[in-house]
Amino acid sequence: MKNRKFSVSLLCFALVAFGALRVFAAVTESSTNVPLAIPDNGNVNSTLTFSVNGTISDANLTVNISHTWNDDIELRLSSPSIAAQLLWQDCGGSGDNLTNTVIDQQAAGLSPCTFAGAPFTGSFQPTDGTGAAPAAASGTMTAFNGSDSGGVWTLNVVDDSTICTGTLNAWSLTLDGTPPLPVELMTLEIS
Ligand SMILES: [Ca+2]
Ligand SMILES: [Ca+2]
Ligand SMILES: [Ca+2]
Repeated sequence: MKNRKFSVSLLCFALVAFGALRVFAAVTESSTNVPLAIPDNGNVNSTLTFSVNGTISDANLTVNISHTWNDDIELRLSSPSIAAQLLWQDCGGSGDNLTNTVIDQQAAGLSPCTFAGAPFTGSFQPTDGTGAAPAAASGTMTAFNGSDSGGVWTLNVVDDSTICTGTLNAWSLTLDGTPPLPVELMTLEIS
């Protein structure tokens, strides 16, 4: 009886460990393709090679951008298999910088989206439009759910107006997901 109790405890531990191995959570990888100047009234691509392979269940994007007129900035993110998603546009008026700005579909929406909100440190839903009640962006972070995480992701940063300029200083992806292959469960003998 005692042996059986011990074995059942071992089994429970193994199942918990197995469950932990079956998912990856909040894995963050950063682009090494930075800093990059954002051409005035132009655009630039930066890449990030995500090394953990699996099926995405949640994707969050973090950006750090120096810019002297936030309304110029547009952000589009594409994964190895998902076309570019417009996540940020015409937000923040004449305010400066996006500092540790996390684009997270589960976060609250931005309201307002004016210069007073700069440098938008925190987590926000994808947004499109300056004003008291900005519209949702046409793209979503949930578009990446169910697709593969591993490979080259691209962040496209647009500057949509002349005069003021900026720099893409850094960006990263934080992904949750499930590995593609089953993990072998250790052999247990229940007495
Ligand atoms: Ca604009
Ligand atoms: Ca999220
Ligand atoms: Ca500009």
